[in-house]
Amino acid sequence: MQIDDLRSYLAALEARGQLHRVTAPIDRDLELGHVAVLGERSGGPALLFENVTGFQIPVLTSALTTTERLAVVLGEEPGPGIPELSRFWVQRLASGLKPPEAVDKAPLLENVLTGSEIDVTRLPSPKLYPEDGGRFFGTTAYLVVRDPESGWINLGVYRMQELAPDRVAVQILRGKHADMILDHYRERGEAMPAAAIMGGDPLLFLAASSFIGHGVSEYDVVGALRGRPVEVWHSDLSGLPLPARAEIVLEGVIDPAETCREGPLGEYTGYYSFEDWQKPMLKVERVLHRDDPIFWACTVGKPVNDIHMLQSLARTASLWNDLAEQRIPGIESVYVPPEACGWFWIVVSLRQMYAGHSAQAAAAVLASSSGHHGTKGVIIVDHDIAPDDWAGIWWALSTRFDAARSVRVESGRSSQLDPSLPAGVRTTTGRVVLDACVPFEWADKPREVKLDTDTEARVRARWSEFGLPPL
Ligand SMILES: Cc1cc2nc3c(=O)[nH]c(=O)nc-3n(C[C@H](O)[C@H](O)[C@H](O)COP(=O)(O)O)c2cc1C
Ligand SMILES: [Mn+2]
Repeated sequence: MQIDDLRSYLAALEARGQLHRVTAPIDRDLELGHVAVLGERSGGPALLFENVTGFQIPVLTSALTTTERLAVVLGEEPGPGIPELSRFWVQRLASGLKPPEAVDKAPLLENVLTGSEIDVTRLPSPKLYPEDGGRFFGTTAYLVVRDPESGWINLGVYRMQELAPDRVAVQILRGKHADMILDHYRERGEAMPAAAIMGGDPLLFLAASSFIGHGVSEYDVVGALRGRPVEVWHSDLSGLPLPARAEIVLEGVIDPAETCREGPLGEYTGYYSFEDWQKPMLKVERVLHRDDPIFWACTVGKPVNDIHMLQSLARTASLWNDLAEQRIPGIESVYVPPEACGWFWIVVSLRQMYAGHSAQAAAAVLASSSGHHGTKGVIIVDHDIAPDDWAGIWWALSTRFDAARSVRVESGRSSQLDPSLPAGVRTTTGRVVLDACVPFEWADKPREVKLDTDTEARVRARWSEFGLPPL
């Protein structure tokens, strides 16, 4: 089944019994989010709320909560864990970026709302947590903008709060790609054309959620991942390429001179930020949507739910890809655990080939486009341990690791949302490398306890004789 938009993805989930339609009435304020969070905590299916009180439009949540669902997004068979899914991602990117393809007709154009028809408050934007500052249109929405200097098209997920019928706040954190691009418009004294996209190929949401290199378009990455170009319609209003099969698009401008108060929102760290700064705002000039659009929300909040899973996959994959592009040999596997918010800790499994190799790998992670931001710790293990094998990692930290030799502390770019840093000074963070590899240069390496290969094969073959449960 080809997945090229949210609907084909939902059909694929439904065919696997991974989608549940909630027909009972539900309030989009708190109730909807609470059902979703409790369902996610119990490993439940994706949810399509079809009876949101006061709205015709259904709301989708929990679309990406499990590795099985992430595999479906990638078009892989459910089964492999996040490191293996990331390996597919890296392998597909190796064939080169694929720019999008322009189309004249787009399902997105089935409904075009302008002037007094524009009313964002008619969409079922939910309020998720009691201390949230309002209702959020965008928790899965990504912003498409064009750099006025290079023409680079960037897609980034920045949360969007409903403010007024034609206004949504867009929390573009400092230093993110849209922030750099907005600066270029500010220097020119111009407003930035921008489009907030909900839906389309779910891989667009994944790619727009992670650090992909400066100057690289997330459209081209998704084209490479799919092995076919993303279909885009070039807007006659903003000039921006919009995913032809998106559900809902808010088109307009972000005026660098106009700012607003926004938030808070229960963030993916499991905390609220103290940051109280003026944030950019999208002035909506046109709304486009498909017939019977689907509204897609993500609960964000405390790990583990959709955002941590998708960040784990997208960050693992883009970091691994960066290491591949740096041509560091011996990278067996990479993992950014969802429990670490899908962001703050990174584990690398390395096949050492020379002295200093593990130090090089750790330094490369911390200097990479994908791994430099917010990272608080890197654990390097030898290739016999998978990066998501916690038992193996504990064993390595216990038997191959000496704090006096194996720890390096430095500092680097932090996340503005990192609650372990004091409010107002969340610019840099300490970061630690835990090198749990046996030093390559040791002539006398510790001898590992192993089974005898022949005897193991023999007793495995005779296993049924022993009256024990199958291996
Ligand atoms: C659900 C969700 C919400 C997010 N909210 C924000 C946000 O409000 N502000 C922000 O700067 N990044 C946010 N991010 C992270 C960005 O999407 C991520 O840093 C991405 O790399 C931004 O794109 P860019 O690298 O092209 O700037 C969010 C990610 C997800 C998945
Ligand atoms: Mn980007």
